[in-house]
Amino acid sequence: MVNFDLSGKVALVTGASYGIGFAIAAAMAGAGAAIVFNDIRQELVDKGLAAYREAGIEAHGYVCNVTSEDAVNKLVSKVEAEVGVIDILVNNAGIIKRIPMCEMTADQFRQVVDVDLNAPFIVSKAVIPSMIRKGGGKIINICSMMSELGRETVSAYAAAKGGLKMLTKNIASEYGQYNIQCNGIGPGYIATPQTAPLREPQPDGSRHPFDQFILSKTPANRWGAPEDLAGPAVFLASEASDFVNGHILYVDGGILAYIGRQP
Ligand code: NAP
Ligand code: GCO
Repeated sequence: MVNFDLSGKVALVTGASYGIGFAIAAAMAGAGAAIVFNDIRQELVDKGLAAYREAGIEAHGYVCNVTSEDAVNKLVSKVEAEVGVIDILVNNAGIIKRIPMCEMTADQFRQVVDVDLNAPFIVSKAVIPSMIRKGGGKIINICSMMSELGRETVSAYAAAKGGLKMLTKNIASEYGQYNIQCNGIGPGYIATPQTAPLREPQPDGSRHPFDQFILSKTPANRWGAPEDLAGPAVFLASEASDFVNGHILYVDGGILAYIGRQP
């Protein structure tokens, strides 16, 4: 019997007050996991707690900036004391800055890499020792189409997400011997606040050019919804994927397979 059950497991999903992280956490809760999430500001944690409660989920919310190693180590200690050892980590928190590379400052580049690449390193490093002591664990890194492809204005994001793909493979390589599986999910274009600027209707009511572009590049002919990531996330968090390691599972409606619809 294939086991997708997460009962008795503690899942930490970073940056999960809303968006993709929220959908993944809600799906894991539906499979039985206890949900822990963090956000940068208390009011967002409170907003997230209310949203989880509305969905019938009693989540545990903490304020933590995942770019701070000290704050992350304190978060993990607090979670272990108050909820339990983290069995499943989803490195979801992320930012993007859409700026032409030659107009981007080094500080702006660093800010993106700090959240999208350095933070998954920091949080993974904080949870792995307890996973080893417990006999295993699951780490899921939220990668991107930009782990494979570039486009104008997203140089820092693509560099970070490309690095996150390789960090995923390296954690799998280094800690697979301790029954830790580290995999990635590569969402396609998903309708969340992060991509809202790319979908804004034009003044004349027509679709945003980028919106039309993505539809032409997606065989499914639609943007993804955060809920499209739920099943893949539960699969990678469960025993059903115990022999899957270092894999990036693209959930993109077929974008990476498709040359694009002829105009
Ligand atoms: P989103 O709507 O912008 O949400 C990102 C979340 O991360 C927010 O809750 C944000 O909190 C949190 N966060 C940002 N910086 C943080 C930090 N330093 N510490 C703690 N939390 C932090 O993004 P999303 O679309 O749900 O994306 C979630 C993940 O999926 C990201 O890694 C993104 O790169 C990736 N992704 C998104 C898409 C897409 O099309 N949407 C596709 C592929 C991959 P605040 O609200 O406080 O900023
Ligand atoms: C962009 C988008 C993408 C998506 C996602 C695609 O500006 O191209 O924000 O980067 O967020 O990462 O997988």
